[in-house]
Amino acid sequence: MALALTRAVSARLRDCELTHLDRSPIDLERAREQHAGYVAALRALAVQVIELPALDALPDSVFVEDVAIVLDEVAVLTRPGAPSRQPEVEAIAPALAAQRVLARISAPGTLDGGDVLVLGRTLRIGLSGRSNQAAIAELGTLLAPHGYTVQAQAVRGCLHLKSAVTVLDAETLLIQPAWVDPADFPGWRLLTVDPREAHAANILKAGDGWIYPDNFPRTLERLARAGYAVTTVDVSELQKAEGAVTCCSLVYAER
Ligand code: CIR
Repeated sequence: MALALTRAVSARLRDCELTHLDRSPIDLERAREQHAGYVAALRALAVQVIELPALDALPDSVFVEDVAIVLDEVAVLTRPGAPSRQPEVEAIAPALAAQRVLARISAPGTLDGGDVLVLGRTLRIGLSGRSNQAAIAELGTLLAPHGYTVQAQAVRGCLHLKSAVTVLDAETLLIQPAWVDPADFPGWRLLTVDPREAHAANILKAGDGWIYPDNFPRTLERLARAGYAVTTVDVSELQKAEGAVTCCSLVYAER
């Protein structure tokens, strides 16, 4: 069975980090309703969700994906590239310690989970503004005993690697070619986003299906034509905080 960790929306979401977006007013109540809809969508896909309480002092703490990498053998606590987000790490540790042996990234390494694309036994790490070579080297050392290879991945113009490419299934990636080079993924079937929907490459595979924002209709049509019956959610307020669907949960297999 698939499990997911989520965290309720911070009362200070409006003070979130923003890199590629201008600040626009966020309706906190709507953000909370949308987050509840996201959790309900996970449950409808047979995912067992563990909901953690809001951390009101930490604006971006709803985006739990960035603070850990959860593999079958180990969970690695990250060291987020935005200093405002680093206190989120200790807050998630107890919940993860109940599930996995813990390891952690240390200074000078910085790593956001949004930069970590797991492709079987290979982890691609986006060299974004948030994640650096020191963390990639440290992660490689931590994961080698478990049989994983860790590789840097060039990415441009977006917040995280998973803004640009995510996994649809064991053979297929959803990709935004403006932000990551499709030639870097030989052997994969690539489904490309509609060029008018820049942020449409982030899809969450969980449990029995996929969760996807409802505001990328053209890419949704491409997904449908390719046979993916995805569940859509309204995450517009979380998108104003530069969030996407993968970033609101940590999904992993029950041991
Ligand atoms: C940040 O800039 O860190 C947050 N406002 C958004 C993080 C989104 N995380 C993700 O896509 N993995």
